[in-house]
Amino acid sequence: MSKLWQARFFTTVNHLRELPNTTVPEIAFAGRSNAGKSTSINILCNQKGLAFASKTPGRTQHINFFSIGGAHVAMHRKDPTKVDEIQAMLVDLPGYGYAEVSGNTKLYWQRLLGDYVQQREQLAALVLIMDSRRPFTDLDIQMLEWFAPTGKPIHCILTKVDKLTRSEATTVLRQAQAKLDSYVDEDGEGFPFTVQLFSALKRVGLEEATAKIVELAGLAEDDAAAQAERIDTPDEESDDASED
Ligand SMILES: Nc1nc2c(ncn2[C@@H]2O[C@H](COP(=O)(O)OP(=O)(O)O)[C@@H](O)[C@H]2O)c(=O)[nH]1
Ligand SMILES: [Mg+2]
Repeated sequence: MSKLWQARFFTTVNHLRELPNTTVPEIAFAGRSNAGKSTSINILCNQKGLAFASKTPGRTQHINFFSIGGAHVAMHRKDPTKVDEIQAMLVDLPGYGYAEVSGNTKLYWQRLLGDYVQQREQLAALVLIMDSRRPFTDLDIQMLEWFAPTGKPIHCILTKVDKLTRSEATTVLRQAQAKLDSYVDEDGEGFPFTVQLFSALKRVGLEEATAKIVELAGLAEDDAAAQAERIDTPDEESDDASED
């Protein structure tokens, strides 16, 4: 069972001043409206209605936080979340690029997005969700360029790959990798950008995405440490003895 399955709704914010005062690592999901962000979050967390998947894009213009840890798996919804036991947060950012949102509202949300990704210290990484049929739109690039200077990782998920043939998918992935590799800093060094193919419908790339997000959220070390503890404890004495 993936750690992401523990995700449960934590809070919704409309302003930067409302951001939760938790300090655990956050993994933010960004993407154009209709790219498949909500569907991806739901399938990664194995919960149908966690992130609101809507046929009317642009309606969910707020930042949703989902906690990992501090509560039983999502089935047991009535258990209170123990805030000090939360290990990480998944952050669902408002979708951008929705044509019918008016100018001022659009600007407001773009600023909120920009400020959050640039200034939030506990933000560990960005997951950029893009439709594999039209990745790297202007706003995706803007998102990427806002975040790149932080030096933190971006993992791109190219969704709806079930709509592509196998060879189209291969080409899209190669082009996306080349695009990401084309970004270098003043010293000519590349950025920690990665990309993968994904289909919520066909469950393509689900394991890869899960492993990546768990790693970026620092939850993989937890798993490894817990496992090491379980393995070490009974043998501790004999280990010490053999070293002496
Ligand atoms: N074929 C296909 N459709 C998808 C996939 N993921 C999402 N969709 C559809 O794309 C539309 C937008 O998805 P949604 O998750 O609401 O996008 P969001 O606006 O980025 O949150 C919905 O009709 C989904 O059913 C996928 O992997 N394959
Ligand atoms: Mg959505």
